Amino acid sequence: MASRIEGIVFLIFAVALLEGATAATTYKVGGDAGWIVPVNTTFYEKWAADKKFEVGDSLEFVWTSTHTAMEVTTKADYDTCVKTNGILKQTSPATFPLTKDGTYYFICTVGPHCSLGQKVTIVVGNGNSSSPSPSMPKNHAAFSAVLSTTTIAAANYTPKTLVDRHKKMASRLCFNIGFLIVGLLGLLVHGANAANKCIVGGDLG
Ligand SMILES: [Cu+2]
Repeated sequence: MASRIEGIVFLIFAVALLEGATAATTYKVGGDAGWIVPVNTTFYEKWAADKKFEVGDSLEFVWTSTHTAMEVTTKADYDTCVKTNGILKQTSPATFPLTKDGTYYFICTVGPHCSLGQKVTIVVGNGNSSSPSPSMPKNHAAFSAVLSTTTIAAANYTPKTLVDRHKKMASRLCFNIGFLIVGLLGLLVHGANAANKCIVGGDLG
């Protein structure tokens, strides 16, 4: 019984570990610099280049002076810094969840900030939202991993239960053998008594 509880506790730990290892990431756009008018127009492009954005992750735009974060819907609007079409967030920190594969475009709508390089392109998955990606969201993948681990653990667990059963069977067998020996001894004693009676009877006869 104790070993069964230990097994369950181990499984809970394994699930928690896997969940932690594959949790969704919140990216602070621009890293420590945050959301600023950058020193050069390639700053945010470089920042995004070495990151692998996935469905379920979030972007966090953090600023202190006057900025905004707008998700624009087309590359044309992004390229030419059109500030009228999109989802505008004017309070820092502004969070945008990455809910599906695709290419996301963000700009600042204040003054000339966008044309000075305060804009960023984020690619999730293959960057194409029209063809649905076969890859599962990160959390679902983690859940599948947990499920398969649990299944493996359960499979490993079964022989142990069998061992317990075999132990029970063995102890029952021992009991039966013991009973048989006692029975045989009883027979022997009974036989000895009978033989004794025969001898005694023979003497009398
Ligand atoms: Cu700005």
